[in-house]
Amino acid sequence: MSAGADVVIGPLEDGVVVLTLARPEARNALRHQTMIELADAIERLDADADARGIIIAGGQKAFAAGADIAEMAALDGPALLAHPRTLAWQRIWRAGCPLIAAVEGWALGGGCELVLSCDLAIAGAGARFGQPEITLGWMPGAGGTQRLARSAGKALTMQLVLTGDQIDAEAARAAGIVSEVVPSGTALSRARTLAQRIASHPRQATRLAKQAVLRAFETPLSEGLREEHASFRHLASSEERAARMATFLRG
Ligand code: DAK
Repeated sequence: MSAGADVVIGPLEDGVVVLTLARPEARNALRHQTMIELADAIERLDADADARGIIIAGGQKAFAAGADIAEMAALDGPALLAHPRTLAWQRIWRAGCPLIAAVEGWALGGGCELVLSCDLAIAGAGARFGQPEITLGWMPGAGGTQRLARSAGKALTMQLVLTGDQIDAEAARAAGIVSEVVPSGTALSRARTLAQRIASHPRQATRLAKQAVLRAFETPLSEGLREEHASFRHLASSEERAARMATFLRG
């Protein structure tokens, strides 16, 4: 296990690595260093053929309470344009490896956007989600208006973004922010089970399937269907598919 100052990188086990945000005293507020460590770790694991699933977890009180407000207060618009933390978000979004969020406690602002940046998310029953940036005279800037609207729909997204209010884990599940709510304290264990299941499947198929689903949020249906079929045909010629089907047929 290796430890950065803000992100603890767990061992690779059954194809899965857990990245734990480890600044509980600041409710895992995402400072520049946190974002850069997170992006560095994800980029490195994404290039590792043995890493098939990356879990992002926080602590019991907070997954992440958003960007570090003290650091943010010092950054104006021009400073944010090509800031390493702006680039860190883009680096995380480029990952081909499935990202799974295990959420306990608060996932606010950038913390909620980090959950939305993951491919699936599991919440402990006590988790709380919100985009409180408006209360600071700001607004979501890491996909909170776009990804949230695509999963939760316009009405709830407007309510969260314009009021800054929070919702609980069950409401987050109903809104499609998380796929499952589990008893408090067990989100990581459930995320690990799902990640190991994902990791047991062939890497290329997993990555192409993830990419295809994400394209649904960016393309017209006809284009998405065309791309899906291209990946589907590509996998039809893969050795991994041939081997898996042969194994199945042998019984
Ligand atoms: N930033 C800095 N410090 C924070 C923090 C934050 N977001 N959240 C908590 N802390 C610190 C508190 O200041 C306190 O520090 P000490 O006083 O002990 O030194 C410590 O963590 C414990 O906090 P509390 O005493 O408040 O703890 P509670 O358990 O009572 O409350 C809370 C927890 C999470 C409900 C509360 O701390 C809270 O409301 N925090 C602020 C949440 C918030 O407004 N978040 C939105 C931040 S703005 C970007 C993309 C996205 C963003 C930025 C850039 N780019 C693409 C570049 C995102 C922006 C945001 O997220």
